[in-house]
Amino acid sequence: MSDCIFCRIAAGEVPAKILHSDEAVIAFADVHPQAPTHVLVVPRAHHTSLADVPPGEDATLGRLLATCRELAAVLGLRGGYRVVVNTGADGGQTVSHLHLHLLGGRAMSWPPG
Ligand code: DGP
Repeated sequence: MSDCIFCRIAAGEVPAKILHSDEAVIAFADVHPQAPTHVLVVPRAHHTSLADVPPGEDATLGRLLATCRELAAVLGLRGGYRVVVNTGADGGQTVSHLHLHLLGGRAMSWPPG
């Protein structure tokens, strides 16, 4: 989608600090980091949110989580990390393209705001 910022980053049209790229998934540094490590893990295919991924594409969800696991290891998040999927208005989602936040490098609190 030409008006989607994450589609444009995936297409190389908008610059970002890319940390992972394959045929299905791209990962890049969040422009407003909330932790020392804050990476967005994004499918190249445009899905508005987690709620809009059809069951036939559930394998993509596995790829996204596996990418978080691999990036956490590469980035040395040995103390742990958090993966967040804000979904819809109540979930606090602001960019309407499915993405996972990989956060680490500091202790996280609970519950989230
Ligand atoms: P969410 O609120 O879950 O939809 O998170 C969207 C995140 O996307 C937010 O943490 C900021 C980040 N973001 C928004 N626009 C850009 C951008 O143009 N580049 C990068 N790298 N991150 C962006």
